[in-house]
Amino acid sequence: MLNNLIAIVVICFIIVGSLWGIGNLLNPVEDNRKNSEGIFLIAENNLFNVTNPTLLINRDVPEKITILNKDFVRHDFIIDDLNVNTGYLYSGQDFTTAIASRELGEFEYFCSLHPTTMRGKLIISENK
Ligand SMILES: [Cu+2]
Repeated sequence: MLNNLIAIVVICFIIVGSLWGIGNLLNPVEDNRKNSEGIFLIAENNLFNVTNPTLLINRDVPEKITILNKDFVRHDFIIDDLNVNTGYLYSGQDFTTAIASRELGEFEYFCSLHPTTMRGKLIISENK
């Protein structure tokens, strides 16, 4: 009786595991660092996308960027030299804007409320 129960539990695990595997094969994880949908940054735990990633953008090509605030406190997203400023985003709020530059170079993005932890680099490079 106990052996039957164990067998049923094991079979269930195998079925669920294979369904999960098949699902992953059919829906591969999308690399959305940079595609036609633009850049997506989540403000959470006083960080942008956990690592404050370096953002790469081509010169003279407008890039869509969306900031979503998943924290309970307010955040904003600012790049002073490129005149980008989302204003304060409250919990659950998002904002989409565009970044475009005719100049090459490195710029800093940051949250004005948490500038020590929420700060990263944006690089404008020549079109490839
Ligand atoms: Cu912030």
